[in-house]
Amino acid sequence: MTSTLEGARQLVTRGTDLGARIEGLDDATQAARGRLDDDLVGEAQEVIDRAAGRLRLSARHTVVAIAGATGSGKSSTFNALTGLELSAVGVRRPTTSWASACVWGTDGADELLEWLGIPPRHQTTRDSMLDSGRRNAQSDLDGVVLLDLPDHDSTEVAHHLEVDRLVALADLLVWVLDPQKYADAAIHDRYLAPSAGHQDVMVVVLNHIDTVPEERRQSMLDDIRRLLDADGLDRVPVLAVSARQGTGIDELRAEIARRAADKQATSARIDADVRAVAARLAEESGSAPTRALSEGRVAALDEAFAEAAGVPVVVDAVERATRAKVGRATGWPIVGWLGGIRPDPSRRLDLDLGDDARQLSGRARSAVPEATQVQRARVDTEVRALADEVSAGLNRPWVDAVHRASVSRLDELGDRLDAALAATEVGASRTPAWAWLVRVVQWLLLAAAVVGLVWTGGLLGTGKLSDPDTPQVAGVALALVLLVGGLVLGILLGLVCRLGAAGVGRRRGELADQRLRTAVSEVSRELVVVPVDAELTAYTSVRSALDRVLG
Ligand SMILES: Nc1nc2c(ncn2[C@@H]2O[C@H](COP(=O)(O)OP(=O)(O)OP(=O)(O)O)[C@@H](O)[C@H]2O)c(=O)[nH]1
Ligand SMILES: [Mg+2]
Repeated sequence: MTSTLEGARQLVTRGTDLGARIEGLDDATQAARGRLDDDLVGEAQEVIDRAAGRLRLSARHTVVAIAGATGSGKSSTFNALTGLELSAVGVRRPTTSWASACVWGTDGADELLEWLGIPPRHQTTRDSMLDSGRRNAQSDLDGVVLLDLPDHDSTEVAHHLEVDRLVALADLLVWVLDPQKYADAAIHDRYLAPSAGHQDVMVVVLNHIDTVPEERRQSMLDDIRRLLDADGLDRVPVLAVSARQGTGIDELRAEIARRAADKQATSARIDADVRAVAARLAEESGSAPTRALSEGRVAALDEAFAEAAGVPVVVDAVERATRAKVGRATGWPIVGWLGGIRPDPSRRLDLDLGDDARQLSGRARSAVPEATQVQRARVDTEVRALADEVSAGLNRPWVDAVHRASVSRLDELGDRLDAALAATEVGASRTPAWAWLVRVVQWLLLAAAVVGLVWTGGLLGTGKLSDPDTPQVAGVALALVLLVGGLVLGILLGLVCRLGAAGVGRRRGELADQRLRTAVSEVSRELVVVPVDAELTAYTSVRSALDRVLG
C-alpha cells in the first residue's frame, strides 16, 4: 500500500492536498481495522486502492460515464456525443449489456481502459475517425473517455454489477433521466441522494425532451430541480436534451468539454470519495475525548492481581520464616533445640530459604494456593471496571474494542503470575550478622552456666559453697553467679532478641511485598494496561487522521 500511496502522492502535484487526505484516510483505515465495522473499513480500503490506482494512470484523461434507467436514452446520447452509431439503440429493453467506451486522444488511454476493464472490442478511438467537417467540435472533447453503461435498474444482475463498478471508477457522471421515470423514488433513493457528496462531479440530463410539449418543459425541469435539491444535489446542472433530434447535445458536449479541459474532475471525484467514506468512518467512530487510565484504577487492578498471585501468603511466610530463623539463631540454645521440632512456616509453602537459594524456587510458587474463584472474580471485576472507566463516552465499537482488548490476554494470567513470583528475589534467606554474634554470646553464656553448674555441684559436694576462700562476687560464690547469671542472661537475651527477630521479619516481609507487587504490576501492565492503551491510541489515531481528511 505504501508504494501505491507514494505513487499517488507524486502524481497529485497541482498544489492540492488530496495526497495528504488519501494518506490520512489510509492512516485512519489501518488504525480502524478490526475495531470499526469491517464492511466500512473494507470500503475505505477500496477507496484508497481505487484512488491510488486512478492517480497512477493518465491525468490527461477524464472518464465520463453515462448512467440511467433502461430506455432513458443512454446509448442514444452516447451516439449523439460521438457522432457515430457506436452503441446499439434498441426498443427491446434492456439493450446495452456491456459498457463500451469512446476515447478522444489515445495517448496513455490504453492503461486507463484496461484499468476500467473495457475490452478492446468495446473501445473506439475518436482520433482516427474524425471527419474533417466536425474536427473542431470533436477536438473539444480531447482527453474524454466516454462510457455507455448498461441500465442500473436492470433485472440482469450482471448489469448492476457492471454499472456499480464503473460508476465508482468514473471521474464524471452523466445521469440520464426521462420524462416518465425522472421522479422514480428508486433512482433518487438508491443513486442520486447518496451521491450528494459527489455533486461537483455530476451532470443530470433530461432526455426525450422532444416528447414533452413545449409549454410543459420548463415546469418539468423545475420539478427535477426541486427533486435534486431535496436529494442534496443543488449544485448539479440539469440539461434538457433530445438525443434523437440532437436538441441540447451541443450544450451537453460543451459542459463535458469544459470539465474535461480543467482536468479537475479526476481529483474532485477522488476527493469526494475520500471525504464521503471518511465522514462515515467519523460518524461510526465518534469524537468524544479520550481519558487516560486513572492511577486509582490501575492500583486497584494491581491489588487484585497481587491477591490472585498469593502475594500476601508469600509475604506472611517470608515474615514468619525470618522471625523463626533469627529467633532460633539468637534464642536460648535449649529453646532452639526444642523449637527445631516445630515446623518452619516456610517449609509449608515449600519456600526454599536455604543460604544459597536467593530466590523462590519454581516449586515455591506451585505450592502457593491456586487463585480462588473469589480472587479470580475480583480480577475480572477490576479489569471490567478499568475498561468501563476508560471507554466511558466513546462510541459502541470502541467500547467493545477496549473491553475485548482488556481481557484478550487474561488466559495467560496464571502462568505469568507464577513466572513473576518465581523470578522475584524475596530476600528471606540471609541470617543477619548480629544474630550470629548473639549466637556466639548465647553459647558462651550457656558454657558459663554449665561451668557454674558443675562447679556449684562440686562445691556443694565438698561443703565449700560458703567458704570465704572460694572465689566470690559481691559475697556470692562465683560458681553460683556463673550458673544463675549464665541461665538468666541467656534467657533474657533470647527474649530481647525475639523483638529484634520480629523487626527483621517485618522488614523482610515489607521488602518481599514491595518486590512481589512490582513484579505483579508488571504483569498487569502487560496483560491489561498495554492492550487497553493500544485501543485508546488507535482511537486517537483514527480521530486525528479523520480530522486531517475532513479538515
Ligand atoms: N423520442 C425520442 N426517443 C428517444 C430519445 N433518445 C432515445 N430514444 C429512444 O428510446 C429508446 C431507448 O434508447 P436507448 O438509447 O437504447 O436507451 P438506453 O438508455 O441505452 O437503454 P438500455 O441500453 O436498455 O439501458 C430507443 O428506441 C431510442 O430510439 C429521444 O431523445 N427522443
Ligand atoms: Mg443502451
